[in-house]
Amino acid sequence: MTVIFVDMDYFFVACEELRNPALKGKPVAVGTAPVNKKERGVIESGNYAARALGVHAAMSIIDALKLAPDLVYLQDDDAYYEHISEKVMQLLRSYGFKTEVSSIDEAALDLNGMDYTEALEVGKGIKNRINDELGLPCTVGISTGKVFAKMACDAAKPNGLLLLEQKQLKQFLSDKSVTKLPGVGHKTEERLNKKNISTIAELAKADPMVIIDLLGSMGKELYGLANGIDNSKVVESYEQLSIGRERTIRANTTDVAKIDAELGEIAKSVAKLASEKNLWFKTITLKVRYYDFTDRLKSTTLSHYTGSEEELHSAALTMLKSVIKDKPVRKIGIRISTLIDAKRQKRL
Ligand code: TTP
Ligand code: MG
Ligand code: MG
Repeated sequence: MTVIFVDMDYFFVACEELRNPALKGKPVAVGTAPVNKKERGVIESGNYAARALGVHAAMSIIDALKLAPDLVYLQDDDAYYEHISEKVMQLLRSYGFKTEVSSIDEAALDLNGMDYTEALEVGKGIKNRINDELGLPCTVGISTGKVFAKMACDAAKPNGLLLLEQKQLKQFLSDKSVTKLPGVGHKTEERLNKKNISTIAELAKADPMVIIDLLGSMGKELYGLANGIDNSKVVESYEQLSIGRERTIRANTTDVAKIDAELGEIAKSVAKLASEKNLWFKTITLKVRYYDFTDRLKSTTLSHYTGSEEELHSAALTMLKSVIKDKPVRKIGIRISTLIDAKRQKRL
């Protein structure tokens, strides 16, 4: 496999610099609170001048201003960033590769086994087009799978491009912490530490049975990754022929009941749209956007076509319950696909 991973650099702030070039060169951060009520919020992104002063995402705005009194603070403008994000994704999709959008500012493209010389040209082309046509900085990682391409991208930031071939992976991975692997949070790190494993190289040398015993199927995946095997697949984000709606939840939350209140409204409007178009559906996709603007998609395909709002809502709620963990949710959406003309279906 050959995968290109693109992540925009200091995305929210870069968007602000795009519409107000006078900000360039100054330390700038975007956060959740209105400018006149700064004490209430957290930082979502800082440009590299701000980061040099210690400002980073998830830090309170108060702390950021203590570190950097000259910081230019701006409140976030989701609708504007979504608009720019759509332009970026449209540009990426124009290449015609299978494209998985995994956050407001990142996507993976499956180049279907293209050789690296050619993939490198595609990567450079993408980077240049995002710079020239959209006026935004980004970083591109290329490797044998989605996970390694993302790691290459992270390592090349900012404004970089890095190709990691299979033969370079071992060296690249060896001295890195296991927390650089996807899904390894505090808990998993602790469990591995108890077995004297803290670097990826140590994980690679461990007994795979011990790791699988410790972490289940995730352990199998992590052991593979540590040994340079990336089995992650690039999954096309949404089917082309589909109908969907999304809503922002006012306060980021992990409370299923609160999120479900929005979900019910979305199910209602999606079912209404479908019925207006005389369509029934079979596939239901739930999109969860977390507080940090990363996305999680989950799909289910029913055994039959339906136009029912209740069925739509109930399938979406089941999926919601399975993805809600401790990460607060910011936005939620439902999309239906595998559509059929309802009149025809009723005749069948
Ligand atoms: P990232 O890609 O993680 O960060 P970034 O683009 O700001 O910086 P980098 O150059 O390191 O890629 O996230 C994309 C956007 O998502 C970011 O600009 C703001 C938002 N975000 C949050 O709102 N909260 C968070 O905790 C994080 C990590 C990101
Ligand atoms: Mg980014
Ligand atoms: Mg990102």
